[in-house]
Amino acid sequence: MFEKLKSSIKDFSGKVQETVVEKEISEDILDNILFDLELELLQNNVAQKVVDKIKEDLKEELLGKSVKRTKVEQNIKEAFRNSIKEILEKPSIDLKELGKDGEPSLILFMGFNGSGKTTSLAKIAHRLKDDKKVVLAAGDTYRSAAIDQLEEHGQNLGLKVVKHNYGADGAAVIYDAKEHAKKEGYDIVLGDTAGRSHSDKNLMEELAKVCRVNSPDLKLLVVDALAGNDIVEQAEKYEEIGFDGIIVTKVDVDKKGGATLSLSYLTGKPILFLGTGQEYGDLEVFDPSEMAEKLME
Ligand SMILES: Nc1nc2c(ncn2[C@@H]2O[C@H](COP(=O)(O)OP(=O)(O)OP(=O)(O)O)[C@@H](O)[C@H]2O)c(=O)[nH]1
Ligand SMILES: [Mg+2]
Repeated sequence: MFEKLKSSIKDFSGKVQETVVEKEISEDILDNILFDLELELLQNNVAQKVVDKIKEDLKEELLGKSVKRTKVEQNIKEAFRNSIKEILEKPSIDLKELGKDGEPSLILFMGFNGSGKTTSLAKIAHRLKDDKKVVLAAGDTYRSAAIDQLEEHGQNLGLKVVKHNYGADGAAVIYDAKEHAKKEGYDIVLGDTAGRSHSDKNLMEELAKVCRVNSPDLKLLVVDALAGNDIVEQAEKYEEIGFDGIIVTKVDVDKKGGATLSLSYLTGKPILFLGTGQEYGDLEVFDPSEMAEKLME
């Protein structure tokens, strides 16, 4: 996933090894190396603020340190790993803790057009359905075929879908699903919403209404890793509505991965899952340590 980032770390440590035998790493040497690393990180869609943080962390760890030639790569990797881990580690949320107190919990999926909301919703449904009684709410009444798409997932997964007609009020659909869930003893309502650009004021206001009417227990922002640095801007706009966690999709196709770091650092919200394909099982629980290790492999 982070192939390019990985090779840049290799270059980076290679350069330190060339310049240093066994002495303190001076500011000059380090600045040179960090400059190259910075370019690499930026090319891999890591936002400038995050690049600055990583650089500061590495400087703090490495500057003035006397390192043996043979230990250089190890030292750099450790400093880099620690920095990445610090960026990615946030208190996580266990979905299985939801819907426990006899009241159904609502999980709302929101995000840009085509980011993978409906697919991620179906993957979460697949994940929860053996332990929880799950109902799906077709809150995207806007895009043609959106309701049919959710119904198909419902059929595949053997789950009920609450729906209205196209053009109906999405907030009302989700409200009905919640009422149905209360009456029928469901644990979890998974609410789909229409894709919307963070710059479309009307649609964002409508989403705010969906939240106001239905007070979701968990709001998940679904972002497409392929959108690169745009996802940071998207996430910042969605912060006005508020969200609790992030799902990053299509990481199976994204070779850069820097946006994941940026999102986590800049929003301060946990990345909960990674979408890794188009099958129901293609959803990985996000593990910051594992991600940091992967980078270091
Ligand atoms: N490779 C890959 N494809 C994905 C992943 N998640 C979603 N997709 C694909 O991305 C496309 C869009 O997914 P949807 O779930 O319909 O996205 P959406 O956000 O609901 O789209 P709108 O409702 O139109 O805004 C579909 O073709 C999905 O199969 C993923 O993790 N990996
Ligand atoms: Mg959708």
